[in-house]
Amino acid sequence: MIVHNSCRICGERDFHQVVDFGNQSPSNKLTDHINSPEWSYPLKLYYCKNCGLLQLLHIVPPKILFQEDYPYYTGKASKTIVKHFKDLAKLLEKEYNITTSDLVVDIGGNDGTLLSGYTKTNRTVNIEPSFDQSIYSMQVNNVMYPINDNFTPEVARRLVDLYGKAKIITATNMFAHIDDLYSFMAGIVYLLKDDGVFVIEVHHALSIIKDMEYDSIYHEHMSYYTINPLWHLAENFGMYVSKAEKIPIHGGSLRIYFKKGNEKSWGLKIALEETEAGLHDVGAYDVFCLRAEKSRIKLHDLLKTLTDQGYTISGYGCPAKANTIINSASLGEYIDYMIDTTPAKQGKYTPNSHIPIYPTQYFYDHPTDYAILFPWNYAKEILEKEKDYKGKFIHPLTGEIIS
Ligand code: DWN
Repeated sequence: MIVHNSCRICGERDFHQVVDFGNQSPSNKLTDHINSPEWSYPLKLYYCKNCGLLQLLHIVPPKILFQEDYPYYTGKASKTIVKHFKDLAKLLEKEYNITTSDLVVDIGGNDGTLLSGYTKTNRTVNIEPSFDQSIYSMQVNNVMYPINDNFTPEVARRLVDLYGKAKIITATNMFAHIDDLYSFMAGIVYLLKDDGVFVIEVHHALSIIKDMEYDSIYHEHMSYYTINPLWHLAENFGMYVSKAEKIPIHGGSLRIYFKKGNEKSWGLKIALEETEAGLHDVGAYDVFCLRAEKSRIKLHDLLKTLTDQGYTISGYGCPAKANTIINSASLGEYIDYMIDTTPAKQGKYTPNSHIPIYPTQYFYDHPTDYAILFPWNYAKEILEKEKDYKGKFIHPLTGEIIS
């Protein structure tokens, strides 16, 4: 494990500890057996008082987090996310006039869902450290060049030698997975055409703090972004933020467009919202920590009461974020089983709590009185799909019973 003592964007060492969830196994480190060996690591969130970046300082090596047996497949996660990425590919193609000769690169492109949305070019590159997802992106989503590796300046150099520079580079929900941002951005600057655009999507720290989405805090997410640190990072690499948007995916995210040049960065409206929400004041993070504690206690007590009364409880969906809740609120003993649509998760057990994970059919064959809606970010899609469910869903953050 790597332990940093300085901010990964500004380099300062003036931190405020926001929350400490104790030692946990990585959220996507599902086990094959109930007593498989496991390794747990500190899960602590810090706020940099200089540039405002929320970040983990205790870093689990990426080869442990992402390379072997990474169980997340974008295309199996939800219809919502598949549509989101197909729409993004169409939007970028149109906005940046992509033609057949343009190279488009998705870093951490998982199973190639986003790249499969491009229709104007088939010169698509998926830089994906997880082997199975990398192969899947080529075989199923027709990615032209699957690169089974992490993105580094060396990989950038190899790509330019082989295929030339990229018109569009995307890094959606993996930019938060990057520990060494400076090496990563050096690779971006080298790989990106001078008139190209680098687009990231990251969970917005404003949503996390305001809507108390403490479950998004886990080892894969090394940073949690507001706009200011991203302006700072762009400037350090001769880039600027040409567009900044708030988007609803994953409970509230930022979509940020970086371009080469020294024009004034955009996103002032978002920066003002963040300031008004108190995100430059450590007090906001102390309040967040207390609210998260209250939420965990409320959910724990609700599940204990229900099981004491003889009711049965399952977990509907096993997103990575479920395990932050289960482990930090000690819920394992109250949940009979989890289900998940992702084949790579079925037949496995949740980390630390060792709850079995079954295919969705098990939920129909063995219905429980209550089901915790861990992928609450897809509530609309799930509630529509499960309108015949006779039991009641529970929102894991609010403890609200959704009947
Ligand atoms: O940043 C990340 C996000 C984007 O994806 C990665 N670090 C890992 C992963 O996080 P996550 O697992 O929290 O993502 P999702 O997309 O919220 O995961 C949804 C999970 O719920 C999937 O495992 C599929 C499952 N699911 C289900 O079982 N039945 C989802 C739906 C909609 C369903 O009906």
